[in-house]
Amino acid sequence: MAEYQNIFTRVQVRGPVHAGVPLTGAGWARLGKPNFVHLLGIFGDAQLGPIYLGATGMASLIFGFFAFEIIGLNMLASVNWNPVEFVRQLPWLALEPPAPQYGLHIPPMAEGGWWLLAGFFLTTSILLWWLRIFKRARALGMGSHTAWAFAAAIWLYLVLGFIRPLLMGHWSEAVPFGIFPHLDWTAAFSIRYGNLFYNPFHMLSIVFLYGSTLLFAMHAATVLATSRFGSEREIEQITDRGTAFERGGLFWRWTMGFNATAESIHRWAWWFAVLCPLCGGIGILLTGTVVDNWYLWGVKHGIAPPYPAMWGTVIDPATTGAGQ
Ligand code: 07D
Ligand code: 07D
Repeated sequence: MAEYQNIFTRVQVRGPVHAGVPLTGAGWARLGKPNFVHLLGIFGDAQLGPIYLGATGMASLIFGFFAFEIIGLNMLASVNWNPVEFVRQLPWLALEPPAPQYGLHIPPMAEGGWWLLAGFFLTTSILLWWLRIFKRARALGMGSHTAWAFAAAIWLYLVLGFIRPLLMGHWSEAVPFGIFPHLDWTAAFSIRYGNLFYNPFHMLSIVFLYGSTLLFAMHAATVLATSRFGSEREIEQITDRGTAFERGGLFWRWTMGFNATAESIHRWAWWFAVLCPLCGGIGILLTGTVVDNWYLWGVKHGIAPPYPAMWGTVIDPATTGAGQ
């Protein structure tokens, strides 16, 4: 079946236009007249709209727009309001957090005040989007699994830009807004704290990151490989014998002795995805607060080799006051 051999599908999912189940409780109306788009049907369901924006969705978009505007206008100001340079240099432009001397105080707008304001708007926007997801799931009688999975990512985001800077007493510890500048921050953070590779929670986070891609590949491949037997109708197949899903399970039992079930594979996937930023957030929270140098921590705990004795005792450069 050629249509299952690339990431697209030739099957157009096109029922009669369907607005969804009736809305219960007082809320907003769904917006947009639904119609069919052939191109969308190649990637997923061909029906576009309607969308439920609601009060939280609307507020989230407005706060997100403010954050985006503040970041964009500050970047534009940094190239003297020159639109050509803005486009040319965009990936390198940044809105940086305040300098260390401001601690947790409110700095002048041009020296980190805009960063603080943009961060506040972005965080509000993200939290409102979380609420929207939670409320939409509840309105549909679903579990809140998507909301809690998103919360795991928000946890890492809050640790990076809010909780850890609070504990360290400096907004300057937080991440700048910017495409390459946030990578420079990531690299500098690792070096400043003695190589993040020796942070066991960075290790765990990587386990779940790599594990997620492996599980995703195994699950997706199994479902696609059995779709000719109807595996995409997995709900009907969870308990039935002789189905595509049972074949998928048998395939894994015969290849590796153990198989997940149609239900449990999604629990595996959910936990791997969630544990990646969850462990990551713990790792970042411990850095600079509990552990100042992960390499030296690794030496102490026998996971990193010490430098040869010819260099004398290795001390953490951060404790010498050098570069202050
Ligand atoms: C594919 C879903 C769609 C999402 C996309 C991202 C923006 C930013 C910029 C307003 C998988 C939308 C991007 C809204 C617009 C401005 C200034 C998700 C998909 C397409 N990073 N990071 C990227 C963010 C951190 C790191 C890319 C955000 C930490 C490394 C993109 C956050 C550290 C690399 C981006 C965040 C870190 C990236 C692609 C928040 C440690 C890359 C992301 C809110 C975790 C890669 C140039 C992607 C790259 C990359 C966004 C945080 C490390 C710009 C929004 C501080 C090493 N990051 N990142 O596809 O190409 O995610 O960078 O915390 O190599 Mg990052
Ligand atoms: C960023 C969660 C927040 C995102 C949210 C989304 C919007 C966009 C708009 C849709 C990603 C908000 C969305 C605003 C809306 C539109 C259009 C999740 C985020 C809420 N590392 N490293 C990790 C590896 C090194 C460093 C995690 C590998 C070096 C730092 C991950 C390697 C140094 C941090 C990981 C490697 C270093 C990390 C991130 C290899 C740099 C972190 C997990 C092979 C020289 C972060 C504990 C994640 C962390 C992190 C992988 C190397 C630094 C597993 C594979 C040694 C500072 N690294 N890393 O889910 O948690 O991110 O660390 O070398 O902070 Mg690392």
